[in-house]
Amino acid sequence: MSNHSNAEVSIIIPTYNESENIKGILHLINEHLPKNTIVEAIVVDDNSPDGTGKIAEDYFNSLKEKTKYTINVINRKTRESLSSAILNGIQQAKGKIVVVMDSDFSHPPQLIPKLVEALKQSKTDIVVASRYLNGGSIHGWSIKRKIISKIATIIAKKGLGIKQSDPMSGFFAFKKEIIRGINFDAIGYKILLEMIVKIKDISIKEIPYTFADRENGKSKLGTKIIFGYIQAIGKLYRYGKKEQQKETRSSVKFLSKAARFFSVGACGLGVNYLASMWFTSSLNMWYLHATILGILFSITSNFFLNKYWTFEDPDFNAKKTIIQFGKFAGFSSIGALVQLGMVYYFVDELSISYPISLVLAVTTSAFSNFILNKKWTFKEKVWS
Ligand SMILES: Nc1nc2c(ncn2[C@@H]2O[C@H](COP(=O)(O)OP(=O)(O)OP(=O)(O)O)[C@@H](O)[C@H]2O)c(=O)[nH]1
Ligand SMILES: [Mg+2]
Repeated sequence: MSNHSNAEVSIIIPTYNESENIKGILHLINEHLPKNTIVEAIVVDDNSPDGTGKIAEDYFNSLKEKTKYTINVINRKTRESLSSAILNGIQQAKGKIVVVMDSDFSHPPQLIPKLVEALKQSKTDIVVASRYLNGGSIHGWSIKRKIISKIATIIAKKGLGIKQSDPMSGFFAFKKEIIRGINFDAIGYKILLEMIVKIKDISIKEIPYTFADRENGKSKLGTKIIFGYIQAIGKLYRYGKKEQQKETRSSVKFLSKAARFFSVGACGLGVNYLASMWFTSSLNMWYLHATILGILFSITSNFFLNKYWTFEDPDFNAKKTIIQFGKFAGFSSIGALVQLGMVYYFVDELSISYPISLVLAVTTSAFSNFILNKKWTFKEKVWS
């Protein structure tokens, strides 16, 4: 291993079984280095059975005098994930600017100077080489492979609210300082996606390029990678949700939950009505029985909607859920009695008209129901 402690740009190249490509790509990078810049390459090899790591080391040792950049090889003992390999390389990087690229000629080294330039010249924090930006393209992929990639990209963009055209790109450059303090899971194949989701307030630029399918060596894209991808998206999605909850003010959260609770209540009236009608008309049930069943139906559907949607409680442990349901049904019954009592009091004692009394009573009991369930059934702070 050789070190270049004053490198300005570090190019991270993860490899796994790339014995046919590694020398060629290192050679091509040498011909397209950014001008007047000290560059190091960091090859991160996961103990490739075909000896890729050793080939890279030997290549550099034999050419040291002739190459315009240094090449370090990190030999990792086992294969973890592509993201963790890249992260490992980044940790060792000396440069303030980091470039990440594949070793199989899919990412043209000709673009490296442009990526670096974009970071040097402007406030840009990440530059992504994009296949899907106007002017970019993919060369040599089958229709099937294109569709898989497109679907994966759409899932990432819609699911995680990403605006960039190619968040799944494996070819990008960034200022190393922006990842300070960020905790990466690095489970998937796409570290860029994780960076875009987790690093706040950064400016991202895209440059189009033509991706070329590999000519030598085997693809590592298999079902395992695809499942890993779905897992990673799920994890990032949950991460985003958590951040959202952290950021909103108590007043916003309180009002949004109250609004959900009242919507559920309104929906419950519909359920109540439809269920009761159905029991009388289709099942010929006595109307009072039908009404009781209708109420039970709507309390049940209200309970589940409020548990899952309003109070965001995904824990459906049987015992816990039954206890919660008991409390919820109890508060609903108390609410109904309170409502009845209020209407009576307003109309009879205060001589307020019935419609107005009804509105006042319904609002009061709905609101107190919300507070009681928030605090006692779902064990939340009232103001949150
Ligand atoms: N260190 C390390 N490198 C990996 C691993 N998996 C893939 N790579 C490297 O990461 C780059 C991208 O992997 P590829 O297999 O080319 O993935 P792809 O471009 O989506 O698919 P193909 O080009 O069709 O194979 C290549 O340089 C691989 O050698 C890994 O588990 N560890
Ligand atoms: Mg590839």
